[in-house]
Amino acid sequence: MRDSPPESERGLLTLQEAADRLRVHYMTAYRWVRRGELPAVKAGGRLRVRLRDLDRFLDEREVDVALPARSFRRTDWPTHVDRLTRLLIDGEGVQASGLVRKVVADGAPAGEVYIRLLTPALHRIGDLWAAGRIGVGIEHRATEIAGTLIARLGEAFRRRGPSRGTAATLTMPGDPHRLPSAMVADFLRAGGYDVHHLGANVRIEDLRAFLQAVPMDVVAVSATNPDLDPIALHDLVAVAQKDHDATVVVGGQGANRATVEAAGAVHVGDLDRLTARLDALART
Ligand code: B12
Repeated sequence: MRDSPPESERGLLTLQEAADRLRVHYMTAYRWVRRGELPAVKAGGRLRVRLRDLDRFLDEREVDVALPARSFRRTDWPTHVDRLTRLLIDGEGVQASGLVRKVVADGAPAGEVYIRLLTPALHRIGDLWAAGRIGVGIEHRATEIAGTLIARLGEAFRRRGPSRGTAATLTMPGDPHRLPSAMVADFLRAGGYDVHHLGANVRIEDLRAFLQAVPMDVVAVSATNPDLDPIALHDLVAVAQKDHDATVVVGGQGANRATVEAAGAVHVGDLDRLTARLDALART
């Protein structure tokens, strides 16, 4: 007689198995079940989690840093952007940090804060600089404060659930704009990747040596400088994709789709679409 398949093969997991797949402690999974966040059923008098419910839970957890929480609809982003821009220009780091803390305490997911608050404030600062209304020193100071805010918010992007692979985040050689790349790192981390953030202005030969030592599944490039150099990008793709079998994905203000695709890399415009796009690529 054939043994009947274990419960996990019939699509039901014990709470411990579910916790293992979520990479959390048993009690954390239990708490999620008690709060109704993670659906569970009783089978044989014990709690069981359906595999499809677990998958859905993982998907929702993945996006909940990037999308507005259901409870969070009333934030007046334009007013916050005005205020943060002012505080960054005035060098008021403590108040800027207080503003971000308040927005997060009101329920804004950290991913929203990146996309709807920090990004537009920094864009405005760039416009003021380009119009000659603020000097580069003020811009530097604002960037440093914004970097501190990102470092603090980064805590909220901790990876939950099983690993989707490894990802390196960086900017092109000669591109000093480090903040967008730091945001990409956090989104990938929240999306399930083990992220190795290499930062700005990474030379191709340094990337090559890094990939030899630490293999990556994904190399995510943030391109902000105008005139993305097609030759440099081609070299980067050759090192990462051809030599080391990593998917190269490029985004950012300076990432022209045609140039990116001509080099054999994948262009992604929106940060909150990045992990979904990588998933789709993995499936094909
Ligand atoms: C701060 C800053 C600097 C600082 C950078 C310091 C640092 N350590 O980061 C300094 C002063 C060094 C600098 C230098 C330069 N800068 Co500058 N800088 C800026 C500024 C004000 C903010 C940049 C920033 O952090 N933005 C916030 C990020 C989060 O926004 P983002 O880049 O749009 O990123 C979002 C998306 O694009 C996307 N994304 C980004 N990357 C990726 C990657 C992937 C894979 C995905 C999916 C998504 C994604 O997600 C992000 C989150 O929302 C911008 C203004 C602006 N519009 O951004 C100018 C700006 C980018 N700089 C500009 C320029 C021209 C320069 C210089 C070339 C100027 C010069 N002639 O010297 C130099 C670069 C010199 C060099 N070495 O090559 C221009 C670029 C113009 C253009 N693209 O045509 C801008 C737009 C200013 C302007 N209005 O003219 N800069």
